[in-house]
Amino acid sequence: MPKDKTMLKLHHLPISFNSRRVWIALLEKGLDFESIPMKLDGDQLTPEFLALNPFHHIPVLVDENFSIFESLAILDYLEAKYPTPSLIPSDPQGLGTVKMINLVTINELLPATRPLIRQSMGFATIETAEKKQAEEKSAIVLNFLENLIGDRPYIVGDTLSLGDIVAGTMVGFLQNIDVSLTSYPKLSTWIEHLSQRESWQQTEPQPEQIAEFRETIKQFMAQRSSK
Ligand SMILES: N[C@@H](CCC(=O)N[C@@H](CS)C(=O)NCC(=O)O)C(=O)O
Repeated sequence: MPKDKTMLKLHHLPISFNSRRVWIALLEKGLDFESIPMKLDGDQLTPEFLALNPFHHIPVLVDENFSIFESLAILDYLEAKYPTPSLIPSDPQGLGTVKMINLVTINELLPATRPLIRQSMGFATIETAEKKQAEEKSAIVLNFLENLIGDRPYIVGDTLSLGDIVAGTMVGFLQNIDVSLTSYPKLSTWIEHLSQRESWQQTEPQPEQIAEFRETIKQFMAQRSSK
């Protein structure tokens, strides 16, 4: 497969962990792509974007005349179309574990931390009881991941996989919403190790970008509620 992939376009919000997993996969695979950054200030509601994703969510990947959304589906697409370097193990247990980790991230870690994310990003204020519940649920997932990763550098085997990318970007994001990893030394070491990668460094959300997004959302929500 030739590596001229300038036809790939990624519509994304650079600070979003939902987009970042796709962005990192593109970089790790050495694929050339056009970055189309969005603000989510209403730009996701334009007819052009709704034609790409009627649910107005980033990320969206466009590969010539094919367009796809849902980050995990995009990762599967990239893996099938651009298999080298591979980001999924070929043995059944490794493959199953990576898929499990990806689903645990989306179906367990994200819902558990969502109230904390919403509060931190300025979407909502949450009550003390809801905060406590979110922290308790998050701790169950983080403990699971802590035990799974153990002393290995990567979540499965000796090389980076989609499990590291999907879970690692979400776990790494928690520091931005004041969820501490100090009780999870193995996870902290793993995140530290992933952070050394060029793909991680190139895509790390910066505090000023997060602050800017909080402001954008505040204005967008104020505009919507005044309509
Ligand atoms: N399940 C989707 C979730 C994508 C998602 O929630 N994207 C958010 C940003 S992180 C979004 O685009 N929100 C804008 C909106 O809902 O209008 C995926 O994994 O791609």
